[in-house]
Amino acid sequence: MRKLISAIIVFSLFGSSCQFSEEKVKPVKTLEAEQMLVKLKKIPVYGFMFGHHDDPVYGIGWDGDEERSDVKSVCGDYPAVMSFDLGRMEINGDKTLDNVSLDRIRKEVIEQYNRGGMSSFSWHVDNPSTRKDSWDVSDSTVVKSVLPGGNNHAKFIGWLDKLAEYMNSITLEDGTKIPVIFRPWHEHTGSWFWWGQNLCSTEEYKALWRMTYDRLQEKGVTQLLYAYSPGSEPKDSTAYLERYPGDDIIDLIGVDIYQFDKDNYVNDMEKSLDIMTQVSKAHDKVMAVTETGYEAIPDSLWWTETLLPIVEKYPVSYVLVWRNARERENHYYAPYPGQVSEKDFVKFYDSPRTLFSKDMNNIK
Ligand code: BMA
Repeated sequence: MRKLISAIIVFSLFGSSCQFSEEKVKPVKTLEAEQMLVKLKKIPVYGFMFGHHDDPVYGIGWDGDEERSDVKSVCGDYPAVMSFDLGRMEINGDKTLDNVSLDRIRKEVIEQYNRGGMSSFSWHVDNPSTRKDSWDVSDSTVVKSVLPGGNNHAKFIGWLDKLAEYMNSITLEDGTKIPVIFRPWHEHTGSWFWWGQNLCSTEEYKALWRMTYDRLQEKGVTQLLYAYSPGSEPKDSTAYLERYPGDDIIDLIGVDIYQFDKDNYVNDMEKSLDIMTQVSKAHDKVMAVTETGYEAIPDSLWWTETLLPIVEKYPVSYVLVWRNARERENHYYAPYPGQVSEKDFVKFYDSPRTLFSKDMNNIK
């Protein structure tokens, strides 16, 4: 009782500041974004969604065709999640670093939403200091330079505003903004991007996230769910959360892991998914394998003998494989007709645990 009385006194004395801090911690999201989050949280009851990067815009031996997808050509269905990268949109304005038109991506995100599926954006944004790409790690002061007071701050805010304008242009005819997952500043536990582990301090990395979030919110981009996706480096939940921007920003926790060697892949996946299961419970966040795959899938049984047995043990909402590049030989992660793992992928598709586009409307 004493506690209750003092709480009442404290609340009436500092009522307005309490309200302020509550407003600050409570993320503002559109109804559609909230509904998507609810759906993502429910998914593990049914299984996990399959995702593919740049799925409907190009594939092996084709580029830009309509209503085509290597995944659909193999199993007759689109992935439940599609991801796209917005890298270099801040410079080019009309196409991405992988030469995909932004108008086309907008159209595909709308169609994917209308099918009951989901989309995610990553952002391999250029290095604002050197004007080279995201992988330019020649300078370890770049993150600092985009933060308030830094000499690239104004330029970078301009880039965020372009991103905001694009996100806000992805709408239904009635103006409803399509909710999407946004996954910037990914794989930061490695040091191959200008925002990576050895390229900035923990405070700078977190400030980069908060500045990104705040600016997008200010620009009315309230339809996003935010994903945090380290690489496989963290050894425990403390390391996983070292640069975590905060529960008020993040909706989904992920990991990016690729197979080079089977044993290492299985170990890294299990270690990361164990950590993420703990973090996801403690912080009430959705979890996903935000990027994975085995380049050129040389193992004909990879889908049902490696990927499925690992993932089905965890409460994962989706697993997304990277792109089927049409311009880089052997840089593909989903099967296409005639590829050695084609039959096994159909078996993976038929598993009751995997969810593709046609399954999405059954999830209530
Ligand atoms: C990388 C590679 C690159 C590509 C980049 C952004 O993993 O696929 O070729 O430009 O992702 O999509």
